[in-house]
Amino acid sequence: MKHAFLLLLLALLSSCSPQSNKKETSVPNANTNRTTKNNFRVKQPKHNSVLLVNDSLTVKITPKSKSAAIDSVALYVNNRILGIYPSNEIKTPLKTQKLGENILRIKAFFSDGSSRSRSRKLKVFSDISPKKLKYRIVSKYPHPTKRFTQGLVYEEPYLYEGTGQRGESSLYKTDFKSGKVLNEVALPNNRFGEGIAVFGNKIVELTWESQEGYVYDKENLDYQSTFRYPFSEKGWGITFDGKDLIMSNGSASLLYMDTSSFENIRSVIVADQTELLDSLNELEYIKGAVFSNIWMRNTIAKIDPETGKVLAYLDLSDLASTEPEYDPYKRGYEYENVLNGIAYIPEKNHLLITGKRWSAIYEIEIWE
Ligand SMILES: [Ca+2]
Repeated sequence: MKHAFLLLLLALLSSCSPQSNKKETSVPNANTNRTTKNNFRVKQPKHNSVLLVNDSLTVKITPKSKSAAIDSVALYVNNRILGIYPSNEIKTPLKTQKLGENILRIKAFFSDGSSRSRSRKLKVFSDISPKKLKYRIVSKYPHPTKRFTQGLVYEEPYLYEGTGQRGESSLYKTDFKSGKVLNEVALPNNRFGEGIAVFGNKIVELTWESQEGYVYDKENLDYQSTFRYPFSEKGWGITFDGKDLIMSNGSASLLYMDTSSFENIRSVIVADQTELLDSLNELEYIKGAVFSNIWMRNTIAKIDPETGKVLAYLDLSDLASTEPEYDPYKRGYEYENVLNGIAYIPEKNHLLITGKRWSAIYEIEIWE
């Protein structure tokens, strides 16, 4: 039995390594015929078990009656081999950094040479306890309440704002202290504007459901081009990390986008210790972190853009409650007028924040 296990180990290790992205290849001489009488029960983990990254994974399986004994077990997470174990009870580091749904496959090898696999979905969350950020209001500037704010970007000395709603969607370049509009470009009436980002000498504005974004010259807002993003049904927020564009689409994913081809390069799923952070909205890249509004919440999440882990929360619900255009209890649309819009002033290390149809833009200082 020990000899058989070693042969199996060699066969598996020669075709798969933990670092490789290769999918599992078949094991020589292993009979994977589904008619085999051999089968097993998974006692642990249960379906949809919750684990934190860097947790240990415990797997306990037992052969069903009339089944041959189990020689060894191979575990795969998202089709990547985790290890091969000469036991029915395994405790091993999970070794996945992917937040959200992960697929565990348990492949049992029986003493007669046959094998059988079973799968379990695992929910993986962050192992970081998010900090609570504190803030103080430094200044307050006028903001027209007709603007359904969807994107906010500061680049000295201008503030750019993108707005939504069909027939009301525009891109503005403003002097935010006075509120004076220096340039404005309206989107077509059937387009619903979303997030904006400055990259190089360009500025981009996304649309909600049209799967297209518009590129303008950031100096004069002259239209340059239209691009499409077929990889995402919707566009919500967007920001620029100095290399790539990063967009949100109402899910818990941050989608990295190439600045030339506008293709999706990679995606990161965002979660804290207890949930996926759905409805990521307006974004701002600030000193290695992505700050994100969360739709229908007056809270901003500070996210590690590499891992997707929520590092901190900034609760601005007190500020939202002072806004006359925001009313969570009305049956009209006022409940929608939530915090949305984050810009960063690097010279002062301050944020500019506002909300949909808010009366003011607030300059705030934040700290841990
Ligand atoms: Ca922003």
